Amino acid sequence: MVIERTYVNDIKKNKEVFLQGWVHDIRELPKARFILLRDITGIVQCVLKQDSKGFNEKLTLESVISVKGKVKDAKLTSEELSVNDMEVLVDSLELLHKAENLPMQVFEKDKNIMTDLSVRLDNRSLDLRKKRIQAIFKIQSEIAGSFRDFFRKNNFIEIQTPSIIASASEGGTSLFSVDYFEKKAYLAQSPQLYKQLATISLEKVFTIAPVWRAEKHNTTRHLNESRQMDIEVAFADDFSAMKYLEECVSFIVSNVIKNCSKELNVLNLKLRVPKSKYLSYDEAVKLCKLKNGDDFSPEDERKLCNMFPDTIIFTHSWPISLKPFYILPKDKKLSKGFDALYNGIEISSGGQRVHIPEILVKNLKDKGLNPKNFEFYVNSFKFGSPIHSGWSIGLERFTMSLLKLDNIREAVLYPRDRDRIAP
Ligand code: AMO
Repeated sequence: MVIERTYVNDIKKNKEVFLQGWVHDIRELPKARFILLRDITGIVQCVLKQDSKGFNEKLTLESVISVKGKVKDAKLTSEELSVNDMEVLVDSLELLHKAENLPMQVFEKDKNIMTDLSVRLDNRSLDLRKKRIQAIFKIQSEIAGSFRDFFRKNNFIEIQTPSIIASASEGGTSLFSVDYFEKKAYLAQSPQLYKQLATISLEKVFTIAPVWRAEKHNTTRHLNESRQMDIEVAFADDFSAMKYLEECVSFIVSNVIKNCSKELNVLNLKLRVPKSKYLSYDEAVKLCKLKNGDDFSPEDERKLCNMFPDTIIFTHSWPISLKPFYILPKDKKLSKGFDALYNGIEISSGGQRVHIPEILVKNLKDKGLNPKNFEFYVNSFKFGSPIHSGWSIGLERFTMSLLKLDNIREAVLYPRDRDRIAP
């Protein structure tokens, strides 16, 4: 009879099981071996006696094994185990792939010996075998999935935008250039221009897209390659866009609370669905004791968030001078651009867009950009363009903020920063 694979999470007392996984730890006694077997769902103790088949296998940490055996009652107390009241009495063990000496530890027995982030990133696939790191990426998957579910539920259309572009959207200084046959091209800094062009026909769109920014500074909150969760809606102003952001973030956080309780426990986090607070740029500047025209430093963002805990803070009506050319002016000085802060950090920015070609051309010139390079974009607004608004949440930035990670690199499988393009 073929026994199907059982996951650690699903084992039941007195049942025969066939488990597959990695050797998390080994303890040897003369007449018995205790092996902690780990799969994606958890860790269980497997006991080999001298008469178990495979008792003499030369096992190393992280080797891949399978075991067949019977689940028995146990009274174990290890924090590492996900089942303490059961263990597997092994009939047979098979070594499927033997691991060589590890370049870093996976089971961090001594909590005082932590591996450096750079060593962990050099060996990311090993790092990904740790409960804590798995928890981060399971939650990130829930975040991206919930973002998608929310907008599909609201009848938005998912679009795919180009990654190779001919002109900048977020300012000309932070572009990576690409040799594109006889021409110069760039890697997209944002799906901005294309999501707008889609919106003036499809009305409600969203995308999760990779973006690249050649920013030279190496900080704990910036990456040179990141993923953005963007939306754009026609017949909507800046405040309607903020409302979507508020509802979407609530939906995401509720789903993380509901579907990732195990992972939140591993990360020692208790989450609450955030409230919202709307402040004009003027009000926020005053609260931070800044001058009109100043941008908020990371310290100011933290200060503002500390004033309103568990809250998404929207700062709206920003000065035109601090926002990109595609943001619609509200009057001579102020724009319909906004930012959103959460847990001490900016997670999103957006606004109502310019849908009038003449204003776009003026804005481009005012920002020192050449309207010739944006002709395809400007001209598209000549043929019946509704007002439209949207925003973008950085996926890694949001993960960092929600999980209170101290470095954004913790929220990317393989970070791209000033010093790192491999692995
Ligand atoms: P912005 O440039 O503010 O706006 O980016 C939107 C969000 O993306 C994240 N983000 C980053 N994350 C990691 N590393 C970076 N270097 C980085 N830069 C940005 C942040 C930020 O809030 N087109 C507009 C959005 C719009 O108006 O719709 C834009 O890209 O979370």
